[in-house]
Amino acid sequence: MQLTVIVPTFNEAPNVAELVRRVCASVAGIDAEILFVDDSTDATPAVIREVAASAPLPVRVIHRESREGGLGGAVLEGFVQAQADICVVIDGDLQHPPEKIPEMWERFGVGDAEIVIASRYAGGGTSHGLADRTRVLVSKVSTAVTKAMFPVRLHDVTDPMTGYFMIDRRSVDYAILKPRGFKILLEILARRNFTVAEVPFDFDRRHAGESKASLRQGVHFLAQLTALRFGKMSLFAVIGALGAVANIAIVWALTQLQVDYLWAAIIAAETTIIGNFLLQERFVFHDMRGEASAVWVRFAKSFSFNNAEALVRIPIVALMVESGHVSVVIATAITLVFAFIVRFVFHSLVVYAPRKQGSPSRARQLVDEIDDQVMSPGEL
Ligand SMILES: Nc1nc2c(ncn2[C@@H]2O[C@H](COP(=O)(O)OP(=O)(O)OP(=O)(O)O)[C@@H](O)[C@H]2O)c(=O)[nH]1
Ligand SMILES: [Mg+2]
Repeated sequence: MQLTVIVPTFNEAPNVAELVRRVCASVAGIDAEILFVDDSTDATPAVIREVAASAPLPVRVIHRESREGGLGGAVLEGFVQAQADICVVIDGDLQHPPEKIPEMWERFGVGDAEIVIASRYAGGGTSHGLADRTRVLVSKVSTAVTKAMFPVRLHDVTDPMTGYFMIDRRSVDYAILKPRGFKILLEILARRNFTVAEVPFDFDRRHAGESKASLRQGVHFLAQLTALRFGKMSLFAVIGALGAVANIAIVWALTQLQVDYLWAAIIAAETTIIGNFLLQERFVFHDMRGEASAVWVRFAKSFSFNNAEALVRIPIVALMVESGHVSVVIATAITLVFAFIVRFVFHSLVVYAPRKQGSPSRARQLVDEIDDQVMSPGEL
């Protein structure tokens, strides 16, 4: 067996026959099986068995009563039970066109990528199948936030939230994966550095049946993301909060010394912006400094961003208070939370972005060469 097609299903009865037909038609020439990991409460498993009887490929179904780990848990179960080591995971509602499998198989066969991802956002891919504008926005924003949280690991990935990907299951360390939510690919990618290749695809409309996406899933996803990346973002938040306290203390101290209120506010703001930058350099982004631009460039970006942010935020607070019957405290709190997220995204993606991969300077090459020599094992 060369390939196992893993299909997690939850109440997808009306899609099974069509999915099996299209998968079988697509993988001609590959020795493959289809493995459904099903958590349904409807007739899906019975329908799968019926379709399996006349399918040209082996079709199996594992029905789980526990629904442990949800969609992510189902995919892991699929990896464990698969006949082949190379597995492709695909949705059961035909939003992922099975006709892409041969292209992914071929790309995987090149051998330079540990994961081949079918991406809605790589050149040529589309996400037409997302139900409405809100879903499109949610998808884009959550992808951007996710990438910002893992700027190094997800550097080459345009669609970390896709459920359509091919992997050799031996490269997945089940022991450390704790599938909390429905984004198992993200969970896998966040754990260590994988080499990734992408093929673009058109995300289709659901063939039949009901969407399982819900607000609850959204909350789940946020929890998953926070859990995966709690360290960095929480430290960022703690430093931001310290900065806010310092800001107030400085204003208070300066006004006590008869400094004009406006000057006190400006001095306090600039001091805390610089202080925050130094603390973030030291504690939050220390692992990314090496590949980022020079320190003064980082400082210039961070400093301009924070000043621009304050300039934009204060009039918005004023506008909210004057037109929206919102209290100053609530308006400030809302804008601060929003600003915090934007600030984090900006710092992760822009301030600490890895330098463009140009050819390194001659001096740098020399140092690297010497370094290589020093590190290489002795010949004796
Ligand atoms: N085994 C299992 N499969 C699930 C579970 N939740 C969702 N799925 C399946 O995972 C795939 C993706 O889920 P979808 O409900 O299509 O999620 P989506 O594509 O984000 O949203 P819609 O297509 O709008 O519903 C489908 O094949 C579902 O049947 C679950 O808890 N267990
Ligand atoms: Mg779907």
